[in-house]
Amino acid sequence: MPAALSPTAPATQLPAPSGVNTDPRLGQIAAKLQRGQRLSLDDGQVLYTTPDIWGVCELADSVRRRLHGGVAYYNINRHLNYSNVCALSCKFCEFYRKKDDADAYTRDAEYVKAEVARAVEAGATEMHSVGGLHPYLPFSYYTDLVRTIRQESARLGGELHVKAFTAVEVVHLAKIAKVYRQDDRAAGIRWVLERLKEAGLGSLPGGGAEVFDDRVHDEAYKGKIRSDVWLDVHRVAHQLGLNTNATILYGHIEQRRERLVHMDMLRTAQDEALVRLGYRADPQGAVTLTAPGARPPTPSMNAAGGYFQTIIPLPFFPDGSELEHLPGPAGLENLRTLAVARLMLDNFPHVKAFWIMQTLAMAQLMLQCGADDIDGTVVWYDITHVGGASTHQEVNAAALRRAVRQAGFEPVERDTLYRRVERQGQRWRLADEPAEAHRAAQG
Ligand code: V47
Repeated sequence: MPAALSPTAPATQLPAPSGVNTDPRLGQIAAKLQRGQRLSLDDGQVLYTTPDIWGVCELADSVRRRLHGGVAYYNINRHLNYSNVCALSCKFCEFYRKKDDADAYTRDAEYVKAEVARAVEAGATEMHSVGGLHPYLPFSYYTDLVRTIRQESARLGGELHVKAFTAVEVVHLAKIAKVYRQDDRAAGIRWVLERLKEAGLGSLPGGGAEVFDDRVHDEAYKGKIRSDVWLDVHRVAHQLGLNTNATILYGHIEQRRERLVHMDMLRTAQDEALVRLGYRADPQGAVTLTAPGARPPTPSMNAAGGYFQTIIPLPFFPDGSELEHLPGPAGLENLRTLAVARLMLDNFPHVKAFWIMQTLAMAQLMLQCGADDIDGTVVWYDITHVGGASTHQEVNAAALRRAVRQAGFEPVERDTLYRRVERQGQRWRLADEPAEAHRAAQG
């Protein structure tokens, strides 16, 4: 029996904790990270296959601490799914309904105003709004939706940032408005985004990306836009000064290599966005924000916009979908994928452990494996019902803060653009804003 495992061995001879030393290949990756060098797809393959998952977490945590120190973010938000009617029938999706289904819904202005009132009363800073590709709603429905959220929240003494419409919806809107042309996709996308921005749209969420691979696309979400179009929408949004997020929906019919390719395509798109904002690329065209001494975007850059803020790995939930026969990813795969995303996406400032899909307990672990954000209070969530949850999936801000503290980090409330929020009850303001600019939920 090795001394370290002998029951009589002194405590100092306990086995070495799992770490980068247990797999020499991780040592080589650690050296690259130390130099601020971008990881290759083969490095990603090592991170995915090494038995030393805690070594991978340790690396992701060291990179995350370089960027965010001991801080982890949450926000006070609401999700508003304006309609579950969808022209598509993606195999992974349990959310979509057809127009005549008994439980199909489309929210009207009164419903939206009531949700805004509840959100303002709770001191929320963000309304996250997405829906299916409704075949019949006119383009004006969407600009009205954004305008209603903005105007109604202002009327009630609050301010809700509108983060709305995935890239898939943006293209659908361009088709509805009859401005989408295959030979100049960007023009139609720009037309839509300019009007939504003018109505008050603040940023784009990261949904609809799934996995950027044509085989997976054709098998699981045929009819949806492909990766090139998804990236076009985000590129145009960035050019218009909108910040956006990105997701990866993993654990269904894709291979791990395809996830890595997805991450690589996102970081290439982010290189382009950051160069446009004045960052200098290395000779290979890479801009790494996780290199020692690199400067992540500042709060004023966040406000000016124009790049990807956050990667959100979404584990596939089979229940109720056409792919129900698949098991979906298990806990360690979720942990590892999040850590791999932190390490591969070296130019994404933030990595979100979306607690609704990961569970709050898992989100705590993820904070120790590369995540710096757990999303928000959410309240209503209709897209997945993890563990048989109802649509009402709410965690209050105190519980989010407690979860972050238990994970060993200082909880910081942020707005959608990752600016610090200071608040007294429902009254809030941005930390670097003059006191008189208080946004207040009255009363
Ligand atoms: O686009 C659908 C995914 C996404 C399933 O930007 C599923 O801050 C798992 O994008 N199992 C919507 N995932 C959610 C989303 C999101 C969530 C939180 C924060 C942000 C952000 C974005 O959910 C869809 C799709 O990729 N999805 N069905 C499923 N069965």
